[in-house]
Amino acid sequence: MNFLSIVIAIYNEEGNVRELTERIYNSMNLLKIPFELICVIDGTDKSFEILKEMQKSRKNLILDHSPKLRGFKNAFVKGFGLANKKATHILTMDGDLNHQPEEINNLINSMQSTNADIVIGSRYLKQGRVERLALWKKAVSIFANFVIRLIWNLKVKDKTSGYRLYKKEVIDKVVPLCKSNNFAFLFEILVLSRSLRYKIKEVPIIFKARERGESKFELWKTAKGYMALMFRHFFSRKKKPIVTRYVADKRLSLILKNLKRFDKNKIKILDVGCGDRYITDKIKRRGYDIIGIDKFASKDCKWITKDPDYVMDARKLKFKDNSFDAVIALEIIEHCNCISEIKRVLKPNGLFFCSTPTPFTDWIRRMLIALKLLENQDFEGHSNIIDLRNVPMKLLKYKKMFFGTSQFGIFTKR
Ligand SMILES: Nc1nc2c(ncn2[C@@H]2O[C@H](COP(=O)(O)OP(=O)(O)OP(=O)(O)O)[C@@H](O)[C@H]2O)c(=O)[nH]1
Ligand SMILES: [Mg+2]
Repeated sequence: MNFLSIVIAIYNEEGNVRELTERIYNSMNLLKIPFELICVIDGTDKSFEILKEMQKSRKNLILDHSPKLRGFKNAFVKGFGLANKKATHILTMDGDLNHQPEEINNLINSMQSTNADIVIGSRYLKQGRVERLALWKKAVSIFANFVIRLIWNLKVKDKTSGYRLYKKEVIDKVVPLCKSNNFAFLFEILVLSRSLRYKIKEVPIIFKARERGESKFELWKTAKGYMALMFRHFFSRKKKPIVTRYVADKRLSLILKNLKRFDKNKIKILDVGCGDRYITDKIKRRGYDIIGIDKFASKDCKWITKDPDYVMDARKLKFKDNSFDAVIALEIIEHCNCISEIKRVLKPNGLFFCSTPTPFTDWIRRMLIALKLLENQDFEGHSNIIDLRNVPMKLLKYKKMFFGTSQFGIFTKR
């Protein structure tokens, strides 16, 4: 860690800012890491005057004040924008001493030992705890975490904690994509970070309820923020046309059924032409060791920046012979002739799952695309459509799907 920017949003916290600032400086001076403290202050109480006074004797204390309320997210966006160009990491915490500055060290150590991109100070890990918080607030927080887990399947235990350490890159890439204006912003950062494949870790913290000042948490506004996020989430899932999803899910269930013959912990799977990793991720989530490769990532697919090793041409796979127990190639062999490469990397008796459009059904597909029921396909690239039964491997199962427009086959290498 070369330089840490600590960003705090402060709204009428005159009873807390002095102690908070002193404790942050004490903790950071012990750690001997170059840092700055950026306070984004809203409101008309004495917070700004107190900090202005403290600024005289403290290096790298940056203040940004507005008597008008800018809102939780805007305050953080402003603070992130003020961070020094040298900053490699950003830490956020509440301005009311909910979070203990003496624990900054634990977040930093965890990031260094796990190489995570985000470390969250978590109230809900075993050694973490919450002190003196009103019962209703505890219940709201636990309920919110539970609902979020159900809808987004995000396994982070404390998804709403504001005590976090980020690599600067995460802030630069994720924050501009966030749409929530209120406390839901904290959670949206995590959802987006997960989809960009950033690694998230948690460390236990002791969370102490505020002793001075008033809470700025507005239950109704925050709940509305979460609901808006939920609608956006479902809406964006529906953007994939209905037939595309239906066929993809059908193929996925066939693949999973046939993978059952292997010991899940012992096999390696390759997904050739994985695109937005829809199938790859679903299989990975079930505990399989699967690698997805693609020559190009689709425009909504950011994984490629995280896994540049897996950007490769299906005709020149960078894997040794007999490396995989199963290979998946969905809607790819019509674009390029890669069967011999797939055969090479597949172990003898390994399984090959393949799908492609059926020959002579382009007009049906075009019609489905015009009706917005199917995703646009790159017809120019369809130079290689074959009857799957002619693939040079032993056919175990063959199926036509969705009015015969698509074919699915399971093969084995002899
Ligand atoms: N600058 C700025 N800071 C804000 C705004 N809203 C909240 N904050 C700050 O954001 C942090 C979190 O708000 P809190 O009121 O502590 O919310 P909470 O932690 O859910 O609730 P309690 O700690 O139980 O009061 C605090 O430091 C607030 O002062 C805002 O509109 N502008
Ligand atoms: Mg607080």
